[in-house]
Amino acid sequence: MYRENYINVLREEIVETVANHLTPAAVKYGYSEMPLEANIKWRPMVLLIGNYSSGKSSLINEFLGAEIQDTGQAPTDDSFTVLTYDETVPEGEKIHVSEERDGKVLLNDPEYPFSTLRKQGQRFAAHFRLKKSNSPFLKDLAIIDTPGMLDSITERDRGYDYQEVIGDLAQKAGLVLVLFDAHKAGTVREAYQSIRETLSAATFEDRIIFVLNRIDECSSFSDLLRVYGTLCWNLSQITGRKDIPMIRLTYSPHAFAKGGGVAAFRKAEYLPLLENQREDLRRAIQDTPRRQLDHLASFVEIQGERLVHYMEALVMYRERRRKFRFQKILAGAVTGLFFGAMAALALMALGMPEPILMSTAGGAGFVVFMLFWMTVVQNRQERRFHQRVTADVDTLTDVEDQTRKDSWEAVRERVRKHLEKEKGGYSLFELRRDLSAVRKKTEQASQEIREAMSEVAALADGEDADFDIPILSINEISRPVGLGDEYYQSFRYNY
Ligand SMILES: Nc1nc2c(ncn2[C@@H]2O[C@H](COP(=O)(O)OP(=O)(O)OP(=O)(O)O)[C@@H](O)[C@H]2O)c(=O)[nH]1
Ligand SMILES: [Mg+2]
Repeated sequence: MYRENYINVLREEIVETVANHLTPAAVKYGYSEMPLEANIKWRPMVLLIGNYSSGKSSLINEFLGAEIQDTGQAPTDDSFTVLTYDETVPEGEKIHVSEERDGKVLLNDPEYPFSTLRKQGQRFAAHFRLKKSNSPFLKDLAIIDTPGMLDSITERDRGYDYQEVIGDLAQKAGLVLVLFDAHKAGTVREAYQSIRETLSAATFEDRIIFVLNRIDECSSFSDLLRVYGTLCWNLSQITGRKDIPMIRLTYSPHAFAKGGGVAAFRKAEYLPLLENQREDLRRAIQDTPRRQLDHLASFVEIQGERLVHYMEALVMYRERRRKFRFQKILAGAVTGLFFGAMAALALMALGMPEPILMSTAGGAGFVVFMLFWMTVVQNRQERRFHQRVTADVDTLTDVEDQTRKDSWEAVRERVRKHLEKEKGGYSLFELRRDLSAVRKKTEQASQEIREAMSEVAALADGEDADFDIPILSINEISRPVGLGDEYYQSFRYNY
């Protein structure tokens, strides 16, 4: 199996591992409403964001090898376009757009991982589309072109929450390219917010590449240095970091040739020095499937860890509730016995000391009291207990180190919400059994994935891997407790 195929098969198996071993418990216990793999099941994605007219679409066309996206001065394209591969086009045909689909299909078809964007409404759906092309560049990945970031527009004007959409897509993407152009090395407002808040919450630093584009338009080499310096300064201000992120310097030769003419060539003597930057960028994009594997491996570990933490809190809640219930019933029974004894004694005091009468009165007193206790007192106390715990869910867990703190931070609201509307439907026994299964599977999956990843790292491009499918043995083992075949079928994914 070649390295590329090995990467693809491993990716599919990681998704399957999540679907088989994490999602059933996650859905059953309210950790997630959607299958956990919903966001990761599709092909690796590269998200391009940046200032308007920074050359996003031109650069994409450059990589794809044809005019697939519209380009133009002034804000040109106000749509999010997912560009993906069409394997049905016969080989040898020239590169073109072979099929287009509108936003509604993309948002509603479970084949695509975009259902989370449905909540953005009609306006967004109208600005979301898919284009299929036979460009070989898209063979193992999808690219998302986005509307340029602006200074003046407000979220209301766009008709959907632009930052939220960017955040959602960045979360799904294996790589995010943030483009600036030589004219606007100072960043526009939306870009500022995207980098400072949206991206930092949605993705990791190592998944972001900053690009200074349209460098052919600098008037000289020193002008380029000035622009580059300005961008570095701005980025370090935005990110609040002392170290400057790596910035690729590039331009689109086709756009350059179209616009510049002789004058442009004369002043751009520094360009040949930077040709390799676009190649580096091309390689980084093409490497996204492998990067995505790292992403998926940590996805399994992080989600597994969080799900375990979440379920532990539910177990703790159930154990406490059981103890509380037991104590209260015991208290009720003791009081009930006392009540019955009082009834029996009352008979005696009334001059009716027959044992049968007294024990009947005692028993009846006990039963009446217990009925009252269980329906009124016990209920009220349990409700109070529930409210008390829900108001302070932190008592349901120990956070002994930073990792636990982080995972608790991620799940505590979910635990609270779940407890607030919790209807049960599962027993403590079931919960404990599922928790131990998830714990074991997460550990096994993480280890197997790590081993498979080191195999990938050892393989060079195009090298043959000495493996048979499946790579992860965890998927051979029968499914964990929980839901039936229909459930699994409903989430089967295909490409
Ligand atoms: N000289 C030169 N012109 C470029 C380059 N890249 C893009 N352009 C031109 O700049 C204009 C904007 O390019 P687009 O690719 O449409 O930019 P965009 O970022 O997709 O713009 P929006 O979609 O509107 O946000 C077009 O007229 C391109 O021809 C470049 O590297 N060099
Ligand atoms: Mg564009």
